[in-house]
Amino acid sequence: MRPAGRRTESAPASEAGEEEAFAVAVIDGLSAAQKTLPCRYLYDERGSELFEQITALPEYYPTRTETAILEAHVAEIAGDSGAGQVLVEFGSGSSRKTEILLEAMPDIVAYIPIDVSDSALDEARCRLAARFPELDIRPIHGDFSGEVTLPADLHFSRKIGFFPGSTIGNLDRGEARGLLKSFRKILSPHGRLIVGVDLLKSEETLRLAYDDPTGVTAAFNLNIVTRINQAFGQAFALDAFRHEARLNRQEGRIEMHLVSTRDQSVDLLGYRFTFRRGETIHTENSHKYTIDGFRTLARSAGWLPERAWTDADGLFSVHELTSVRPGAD
Ligand code: AVJ
Repeated sequence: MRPAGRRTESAPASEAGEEEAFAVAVIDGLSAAQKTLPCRYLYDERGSELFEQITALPEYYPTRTETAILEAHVAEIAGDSGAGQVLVEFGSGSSRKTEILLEAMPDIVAYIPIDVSDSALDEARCRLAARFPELDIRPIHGDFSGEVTLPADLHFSRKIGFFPGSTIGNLDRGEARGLLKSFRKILSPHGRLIVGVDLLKSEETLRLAYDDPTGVTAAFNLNIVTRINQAFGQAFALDAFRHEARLNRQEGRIEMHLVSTRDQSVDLLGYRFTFRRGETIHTENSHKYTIDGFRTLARSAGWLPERAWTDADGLFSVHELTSVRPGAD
């Protein structure tokens, strides 16, 4: 539990507020029986750089496969994106995959990328403005899982949501349902959502994708400890933890852990955290679905599953969901 009187996590206004939220998350996470750290803290500047490298690894199939699916089916995916429609992207990052869609959606009036990174939004805006000079680009700086208010003048426009990358896999199934409901509200009425979802597959393929032989994913995972050291003093010995990717069959997900390689204690933020040898910090979940399993989840969030596209090897899926009911519950 969060200590009483601390600020809540919603949109820390200042850097000091953000650092305080990070400290609270670290203390809370490392005090739990299964130690844990929120995965969003993996993605600082260095972490985002390492994640970019992951997406280019031969073992990391999702990015490449999703891009190929989008390219192969872009005409269908773009649909009748007739005049007046607005494209809203949740967690837009570099907006690379968006270019594929925008190319096939010449009548889109506005593109609204939502991201927590100002620099990513800026870079994407400049690149897209050069490539699509007619497009009205209206970035929103913020966390898409929180309260999102779209520009008032676009209130009555039809909206297409885009949520690629299987980012939804970071959430457990209950949380994913909540997020899909909130997207339905944001895109209502008559929203349409294109969402990329990674599929369940062999343990071998999953393990290699999340524990590559070159160690990029290990560096990505360990970077969260470096980030804690940088923020709060050099408390962690980096060589005392190693990366591990675990398949949790019960939950249908790959988990990233940092495994303590020895008995140790870590003095941090006025607390002493002890680790037994082999004890882990759970740093990220990556949930995997079947196509039908994801459709069922979408239905439970009030969406109507329409088409779904996949690659020849059935590694990844892109879903089209529509919402005909008012998205107000
Ligand atoms: C950004 C959450 C989609 O789960 O595949 C990649 C993150 N972590 N390798 C994923 C990740 C380790 C990635 N997502």
